Amino acid sequence: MSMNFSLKGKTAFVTGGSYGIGFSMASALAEAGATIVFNDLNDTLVRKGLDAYKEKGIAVHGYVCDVTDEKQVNDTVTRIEKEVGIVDILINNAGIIKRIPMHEMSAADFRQVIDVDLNAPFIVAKAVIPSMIKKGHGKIINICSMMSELGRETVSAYAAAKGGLKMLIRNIASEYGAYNIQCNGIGPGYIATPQTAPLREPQADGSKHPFDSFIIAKTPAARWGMPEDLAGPAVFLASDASDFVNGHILYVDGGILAYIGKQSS
Ligand code: NAP
Ligand code: GCO
Repeated sequence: MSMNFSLKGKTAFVTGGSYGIGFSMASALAEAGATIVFNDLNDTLVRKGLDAYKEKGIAVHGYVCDVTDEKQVNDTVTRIEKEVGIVDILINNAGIIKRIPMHEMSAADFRQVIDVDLNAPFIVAKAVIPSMIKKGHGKIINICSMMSELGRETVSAYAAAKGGLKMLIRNIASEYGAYNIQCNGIGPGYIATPQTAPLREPQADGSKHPFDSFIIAKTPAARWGMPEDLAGPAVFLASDASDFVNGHILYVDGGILAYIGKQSS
């Protein structure tokens, strides 16, 4: 078992890494020595990301790319390989959620969530795997969710996508393990980012959002996670230290999945 957590000399591509969980994981990989590449949907958003990394003193490469568009992804990976290097570490982080009761959700909305949260990780992984095979190693980390295991009202498309992503991880691990490629998942609990901001918005009377209180009560750690809570797990799964860990989902949830919850008094 290697104890080497250093990412020196490695190139890491973190999709949707201009803020939120992606930004935090990319910053941690940079601290461990990796060269960071991220993408976002347009020039303005990429520039915003570049400024945020610069403020932290991290040198990064930003690309405009929609991860659902196979041609854009293939062209971007070709450019990364030419301009930065072969992608040693891919973190499929870009994701969206639409909170709509299932019986009111259009098929188009359902498809869009599946497209970003499940089809895109397939497209990006597929684009980087051939060079990983040639190089003789690779790390793919897909960002799952509590909804890879649990359901709740209004998130049918998201849960279907994140559940599917869990099985895509196991399949990539099965199919490419022999090439020294490890594919694992990180399943964040409830993390304070723009994606979950509507669930934490204070009520008109200034009281806590009921979902905010619900999550704190449902989490043994008794708090929301912060993007920084994903830093250590990301470095571990990106490094040689996890070379015999394959097809695993590491839940980083403050204990949510272990806990049945408290009876109401
Ligand atoms: P976020 O704050 O909404 O950030 C998501 C990122 O993905 C943004 O940078 C966004 O870009 C990018 N993105 C979305 N669609 C894209 C596309 N088609 N092409 C390229 N980039 C795209 O989300 P987050 O909370 O940091 O979540 C990051 C990942 O963790 C997601 O996969 C999410 O499902 C997962 N997750 C989050 C939580 C949580 O509690 N927050 C928990 C479990 C899992 P824009 O700049 O265009 O918005
Ligand atoms: C929701 C949330 C979740 C989280 C996260 C949980 O509406 O329930 O947005 O789905 O974002 O994925 O792990």
